[in-house]
Amino acid sequence: MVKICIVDTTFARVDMASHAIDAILTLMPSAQIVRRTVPGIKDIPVAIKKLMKEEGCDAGMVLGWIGRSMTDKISYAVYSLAMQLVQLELERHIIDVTVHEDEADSEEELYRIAVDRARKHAENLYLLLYRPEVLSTRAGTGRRQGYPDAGPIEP
Ligand code: RDL
Ligand code: RDL
Ligand code: RDL
Repeated sequence: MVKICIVDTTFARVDMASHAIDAILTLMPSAQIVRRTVPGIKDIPVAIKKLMKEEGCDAGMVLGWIGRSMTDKISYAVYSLAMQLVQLELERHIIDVTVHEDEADSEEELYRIAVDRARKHAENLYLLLYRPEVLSTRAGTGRRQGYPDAGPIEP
């Protein structure tokens, strides 16, 4: 039975983890999910590392929301680097689902991006764990999460 650790934030404006968990359980009905919520992205790296070790999770997912200011973007860069270090240290995949608030002007579009990105990355987590060969068949196809696929560039 696969065990997946999830950490999200109260800073986020959409409950992306609920959508991710729904998609994970559709693809992996026997998966065991352990979820924690922290105030913001900078609290995620230590929370997910500790949770993964304590719970013995096979893989993880973190869901973050980045505000519109330069301060927020710098916070993301720091967070993102920390998340790479956590993955290298644990030698486990931790899928990073991030939505930047300046990706769209309207709340409707931001909501759509957030839900689509959370669900598509849940599928990516499933493929990384169980069907890596399917990801290879998709190599170079310009897949996107939150948007329609960009598609391949043909010669
Ligand atoms: O440890 C408490 C806070 O520092 C921490 O929760 C931060 O992640 C909060 N935070 C910022 O301070 C900030 O400037 C966040 C953002 N921007 C942001 O864009 N997204 C967050 N948190 O989730
Ligand atoms: O862990 C799931 C994703 O966070 C991860 O696959 C990222 O590498 C996806 N990604 C971005 O989130 C992004 O903002 C990518 C790019 N930009 C990019 O320019 N090229 C990528 N991935 O390959
Ligand atoms: O070309 C438009 C978008 O693909 C580009 O702006 C990406 O950087 C948007 N994006 C993020 O900002 C992000 O934090 C993406 C992801 N995460 C992601 O996981 N997958 C994407 N885009 O396709």
